[in-house]
Amino acid sequence: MESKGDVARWFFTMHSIPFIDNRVPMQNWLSDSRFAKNTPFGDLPVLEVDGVTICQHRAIGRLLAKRLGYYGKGDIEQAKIDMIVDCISDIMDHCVVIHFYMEEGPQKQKDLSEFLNKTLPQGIENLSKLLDQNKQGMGFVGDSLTWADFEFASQFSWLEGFGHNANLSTKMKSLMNTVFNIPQIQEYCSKHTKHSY
Ligand SMILES: N[C@@H](CCC(=O)N[C@@H](CS)C(=O)NCC(=O)O)C(=O)O
Repeated sequence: MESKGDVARWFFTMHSIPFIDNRVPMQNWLSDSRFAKNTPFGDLPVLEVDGVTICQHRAIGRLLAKRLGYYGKGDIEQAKIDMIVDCISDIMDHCVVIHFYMEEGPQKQKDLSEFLNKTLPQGIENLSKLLDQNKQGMGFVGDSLTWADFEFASQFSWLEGFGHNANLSTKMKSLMNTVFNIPQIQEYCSKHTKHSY
């Protein structure tokens, strides 16, 4: 599934780690319940590694970030990275619920308007402050790119697929550009068409 699995795919690509990129087209997922039954919690993404199946994209991202060096230095930096990733998920999960799980109608319109006029701008403002607070580097935490920065770039670029514009600060845009200008991520993106929902 695009987006929630993308950071893991980027990490593998950036580190030339071979992986089987098994995507389930939405139609197949909806028409055949065996796909969901074969996952621990009935959803995607899942990572199969060392004979173990891991679900929850944040658990997957954290594992890879630890192994590949994107999980900060020391427990305070790690807690900050977790905080940013959780804040991003709170914002994006609101959007996902509206687009994927709500029936068309006035309630969906009301929720969408709340997301676009409150959750998203407030979330961006809060994240922007946190980004500005880090004087050591251009990302959210410490002096080099961390899992939080990749998660930010991945999740916020996904908004376009929903037809929404995120009014990002200059520093946020430049962080986004830094991530998307990493040659392996550029190459990865050039090979995968972006989805619209
Ligand atoms: N908390 C899970 C949520 C994953 C999730 O929302 N997956 C969606 C796709 S992005 C899904 O599999 N939906 C299909 C379904 O629930 O049937 C995570 O962060 O990985």
